[in-house]
Amino acid sequence: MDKNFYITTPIYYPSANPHMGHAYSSIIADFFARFKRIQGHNVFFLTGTDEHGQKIQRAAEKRGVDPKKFCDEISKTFRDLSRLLNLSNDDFIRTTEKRHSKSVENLWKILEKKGEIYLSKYSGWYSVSDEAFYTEDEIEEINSKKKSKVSGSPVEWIEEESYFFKLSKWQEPLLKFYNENPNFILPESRKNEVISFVKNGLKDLSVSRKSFSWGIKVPSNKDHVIYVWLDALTNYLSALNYPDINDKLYKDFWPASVHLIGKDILRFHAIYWPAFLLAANIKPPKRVYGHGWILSGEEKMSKSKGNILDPIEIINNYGLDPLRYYLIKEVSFGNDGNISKEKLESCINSDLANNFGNLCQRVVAFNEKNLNLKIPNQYEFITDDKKILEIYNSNYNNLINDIDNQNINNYMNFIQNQLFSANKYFNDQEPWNKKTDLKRMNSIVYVSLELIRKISILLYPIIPNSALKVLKIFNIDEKQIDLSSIKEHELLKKNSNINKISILFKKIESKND
Ligand code: ME8
Repeated sequence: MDKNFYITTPIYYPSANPHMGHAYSSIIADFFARFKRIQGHNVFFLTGTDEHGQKIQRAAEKRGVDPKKFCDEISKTFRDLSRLLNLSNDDFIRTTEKRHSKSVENLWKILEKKGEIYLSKYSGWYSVSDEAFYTEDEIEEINSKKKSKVSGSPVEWIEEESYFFKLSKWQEPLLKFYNENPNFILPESRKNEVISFVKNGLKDLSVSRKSFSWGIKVPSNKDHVIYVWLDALTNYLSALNYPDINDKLYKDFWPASVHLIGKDILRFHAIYWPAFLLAANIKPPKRVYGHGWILSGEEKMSKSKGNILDPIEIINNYGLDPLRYYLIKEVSFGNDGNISKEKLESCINSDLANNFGNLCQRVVAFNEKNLNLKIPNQYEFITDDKKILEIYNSNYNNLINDIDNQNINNYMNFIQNQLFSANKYFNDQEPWNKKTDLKRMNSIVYVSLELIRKISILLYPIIPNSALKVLKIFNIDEKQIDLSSIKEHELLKKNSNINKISILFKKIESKND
């Protein structure tokens, strides 16, 4: 089994401050990174900012500042957000860094040397907002404004000398690659979209621009800057110290395990990126997962639409873990999802405060009163006990499989069911009525504590801070978390001390009460 796991988020445009969509991708990527770490994998988790191109140049001009200074400022807000979201990223890459331009220039030189790039002239539509070229069929006119049918962004006509990448040549090899690697693009529906797009025919791709200067220069012709997507995609290699292919990071982590992206940038990751890499004789990533959009009403939440929920405000008002839990649970992974403060509040009350928080408080409080904050000494499992404990063991491989296929929804359902079952177990077994049968009372408490331990381990990738607080009951710290220990039923040492915990999640009072 490959023990190395490399996961990336998109590198975000610092053209404006981060919003909930960015937070969403980053939180999901962090979830996978943390899960694989506690599964015992060697993980590299990368995020960062995409700082070149016309979009950034224009945004900087609008503010009247130098683009590098502009990027420094906004990139910092993305870095700060990473901390605020408690991301466990191993690196944060900026495309204005030297290590990155070196890597892009090298890739360019290889492509040029291999005859994959030629000089010609581009005339066609360009969307600065998407930094994408569109064909005539992909354009529509709305209120006498030309827009991309694909993204809805405005397009403009450009005519300039440009280098082209021979994308058309890679149509058949790409189709062969998709066929041989059926899980390269997930979810399945997006894969079909990509395959039919490629089957419709690929045109050579313009990979340089001449009419502005904010970017990495073409090494052999300084009049041109390298197309920002060729520049940006290469970040995934730069962070591993490419072009030094003997570097440990590169050797351990390339090809990437998963590029986690939003469906808006699938074409770049699932078509252009593997084509560039195949042409340069570099292995493509193992998987590109295109998740859905966070919607506001019926529309994509986005900077340009101005319909954003601010993650910082939500975190300040409700806390980070509630937001992380809510986003992961509420948006059916792979699909679009609507989020709202009302639904966030009800999720905090039901799942976090009532189910998880309450379970932990009740069991520990009962233990304190009756067992003096000690793990029971004498216990014996009856069928009910074994049944509920066994669920973790018997579902272990399925859970791993779910995560390896980015099937977060199954994972979340499992957790919700187990939270419900654990609460029900404690209620139904009525340890408070077993004061004359201390062994039974002890057994119920032991099982309940084991359930709390197991559930907290499963919750750790989702709500790391809260799960760690709970695991502190058992003096388990972050480094000691081992996913496979959920298969064990008697990990808690008899007679050892446990710690009390403070309230985990405050219930939100409804404004209508
Ligand atoms: O596209 N719902 O950067 P970007 C869910 N720099 N996710 C969303 C979202 C929403 N409403 N809005 C944004 C770029 N995202 C390029 C990427 S990678 C080599 C270069 C997330 O700042 C989602 O992951 O526009 C989407 O793909 C990404 O942010 C786009 O961020």
